[in-house]
Formats: sequence, C-alpha cells, structure tokens
Amino acid sequence: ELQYPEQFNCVDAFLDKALDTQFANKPAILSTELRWTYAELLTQVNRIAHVLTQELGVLPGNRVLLRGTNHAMLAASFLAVLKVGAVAVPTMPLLRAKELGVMIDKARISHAICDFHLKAEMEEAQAMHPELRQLIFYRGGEHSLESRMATMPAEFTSFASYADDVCLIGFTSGTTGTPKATMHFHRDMLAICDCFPRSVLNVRESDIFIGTPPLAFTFGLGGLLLFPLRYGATTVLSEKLTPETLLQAIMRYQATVCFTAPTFYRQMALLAKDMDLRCLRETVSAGEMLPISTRQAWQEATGLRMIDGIGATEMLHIFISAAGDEVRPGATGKPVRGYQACILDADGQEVPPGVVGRLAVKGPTGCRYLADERQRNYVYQGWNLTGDAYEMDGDGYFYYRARTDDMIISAGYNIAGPEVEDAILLHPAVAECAVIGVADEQRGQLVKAFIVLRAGQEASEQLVKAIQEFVKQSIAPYKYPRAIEFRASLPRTETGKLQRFRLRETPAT
Ligand code: 3SK
Repeated sequence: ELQYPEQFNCVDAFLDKALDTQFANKPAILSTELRWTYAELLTQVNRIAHVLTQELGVLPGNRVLLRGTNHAMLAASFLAVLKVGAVAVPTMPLLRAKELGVMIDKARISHAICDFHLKAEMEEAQAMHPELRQLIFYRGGEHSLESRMATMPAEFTSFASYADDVCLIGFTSGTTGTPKATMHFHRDMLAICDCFPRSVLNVRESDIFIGTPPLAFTFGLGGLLLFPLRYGATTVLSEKLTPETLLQAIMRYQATVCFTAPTFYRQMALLAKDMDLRCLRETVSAGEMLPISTRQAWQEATGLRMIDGIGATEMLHIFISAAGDEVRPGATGKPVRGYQACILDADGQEVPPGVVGRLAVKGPTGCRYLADERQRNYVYQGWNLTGDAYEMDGDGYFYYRARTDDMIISAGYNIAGPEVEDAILLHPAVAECAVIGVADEQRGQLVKAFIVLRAGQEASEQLVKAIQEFVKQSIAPYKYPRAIEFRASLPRTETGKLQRFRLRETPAT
C-alpha cells in the first residue's frame, strides 16, 4: 500500500527539484514560445500564489476555476492554486458560458483564472453568476496576471494541507449526459504518479512528454504535467495540435513519450511511414477504446507497441494497462500495480473468467462525487463500478467489450458495439465509425453503424453492401450492421470520446 505523510502539500513534491542544483536549470516546460526550467517554474508558481492570496483574497478551500488551452501559464496557475491550499477546477477550453455556469454553481466557485483569448464566454458566465467574485486573465488584457506577478516575491511557503484535503474538482466529460464533479485529494496527485507511470511507463528523468489531451482532462493533467514533474522529466505543452503537427513536434522536441487518443494514432499512422520517430520510447493511448486495427497500423508505421490503458475521471488516471511483452492482442491489460479489478454480474457477484460483466476497480484513488446521488451507483462495497462491460481471461487480462450502455441485444444475441466498430474500421473506405443499437420491432434492437468515410470516398448503396459483407467475413455474421448511415463527422466530447448517446437521440433516417 502507498504511504504518504499525514500533512503535506503535493506541489512541494512536484517542485522540490527546483531547489536541487542538479535539476534547477533543467527544462520543466517547453513550448513554441517559452522554455521554463524547474527553478523558473517554481518562481512563477510562487508569484502566482502571492497574487492569489494577497490581491485576489483566495483562502484555503476556495474553489478556483481554470480556463485555458495547454500552456505553461495554465500549468503554473494550477500548481499555485494547490500551493495556497485552494481547490483547482480545471475546465475545457471550448466550454460555453452556460456550461461554465453549471460548474460555477455546482462547485461554488469564487475565483477564476482564464486565458485572455478565452475571455468572452468567461465574462458572460460571470455576469450570470456573481458568486464568482474575482476573475483574472493571463496572456493579455489590462491588469493581467503576469503584470501583477512582476512585483511579487519569488518565494512562497506552501499551505500545510492534509493528505486527504480536496485539491482538485474534475468534471466528467459527459459521455452519458450531465457532467459529474469528482473530488480528489493531495495524496491522490502523488498516488497516480506512483502507479501507472512507475510500473507501466517506467518514467525516466530524461523523458520528454508530449501529446494532445487537455490539462483539464485528468488524462492530460497526469500525462502532460504531473508525471513529468514528479520524475524530474520535461513536458512539451502545445495548444493546437493536428495529427500532422503532433508528428512534427515529436521530431522537433525529440519527445520520448506521447499521450493521445486512438483517433489521433489512427490518423498519425497514415502520415508517419517516412518519418524518423526513433526518439519515441512509449506511446500511450487512452480516453477511448483502442481498435485492434489502429494498434496494428501504428505498430506497422512506427515499430512501436502502443500502451493501451483505461482510466476514468472518477479514478483520476489509468488503472488497467500493459506495456512491451505484457501486451496481449485485444486486451487492455492487467490492473496497474496498486489497483485491483474484477468483473461483477448485475447482483454485484464476481463472475468467473470468460464471462462479460461490469468492470469493478479498487485502489489508492476512487470516486467521490460532489453532492451527487449518482455516487450510489458508482461505488458498491468499496468497488468503483466504471460503467464498462469487460471480460477477464484465465491469466488475469482484461478485455474491453463495451460501455455497459453500449451492449446491443438483438434477436437474443448480446453484441458489443465496439467489436462491430473494430470490424468496420478495417474496411479501407472507413475513417471513423460508431455503432449503436436502435429499437426494432422484430429484433428488439438492430445494429446500426454511423460511418465517416475517408477523403475521396463516396457514399452509395453499393458501399453499404460492401461494408456489410466485409464485416460478415471477419466477425459472426449476426453482428453485422443492418443499418448504415454516412455522416460528415461523429459527435465527440472535447476529450475525443464518442458520444454514442447523442447518436441514440437522433431520429432514425
Ligand atoms: O476518462 C478516461 O478515459 C481517462 C483515461 C486515462 C486517464 C484518465 C482518464 C480520465
């Protein structure tokens, strides 16, 4: 079991290196416009901490909303909020005023730190929510955070938090509806660093991390900020990345570890063939089910065996994964050291290997929703019920089948939508797809696929038939999509997760 002191501020554990001569001048954060060493990052964090406490009146326990793209000032602001004993509430940069308002209300937010480029919706939200007392902008505007920092001292003594003081409220991305607010403690910030990055990623001081997930998504917060800092490595923060620019950035910074989602790897695999990506040591995929075809395409293009992982905002980071020789085709992996997992049936009883059920997980992090009745559905006898349908084999490997609400029951058959998606994605005309069950008088539910075609491909009845035949050749024929609809794009959350529930809401065509 992981042991931490009763009283500590996690930021000290992330930035203690700045006081060590071996690390002080080592780059902590890199971007196109800046290079901050560990010593510089510590100074910036301390100056922001002074602005928060002296000028904005932030008190320990206050909730501070953060709004920005992946940038060093967002990272420093996050650390400063925790350092003064307040609670960070990171939000996705594309959220609208109304959505911000829901979070301000729910988390009782008193202060906000916002990138000046994202000012409009923030101000609109504040106008509707006067309980948000103080709003400060960085990267622009009058009385900016940077101008206030300029006169502040470079030292700041961290607030003496307790290990189980809440320091982060993370909102879920809303794949199933209204976002939930998950609460995490100072010790959780260290616990996630002591699990996946230590036993699966094997982080080294020389690592250079890069990737796409927003810092507002705990996948990105861990992978692009907390893990690199905890191990004295370097992170590259980039605001807008496409598959092409991510590949270029990997080469420019000689990145060694990449975090992104399957859809990005799928597109990068098409572009990567003639690129020199030998700098990469590990590539981590999470946030969505990793199709077997994407794993293969990436490995063929780069020679790299991808690390798949399942995490959840409720659990903070990845809890099942595998790397290197431990990777088994089709499996997400085994519980990360520190976590336990099992499969439960509808009555909460453990099922034997080979039976599909609900994935349950226990470990040093876990779900505590802020004032939400759904807590009762998530935690059962100490197990966190993730809402994913999984199967375990006799060797303890876990295989994703579907979200529990993505299982389709058609003519008495149980069909996992993602398995059908996997088969469709192998068709050369298909770029993206999502499979759902739609009501059907005869079969109860009917398998329906929404497909985005690759550039240059034309939708036609003939193509529908060709895809259906193609699927029947690779999986049991009863699983083939009896209905296919072509779309220009699929509904996704800002973190890239498919919103199948939105497809279920659309009227049948
Ligand atoms: O929600 C997820 O899919 C996730 C994956 C990895 C790490 C963290 C999270 C929230």
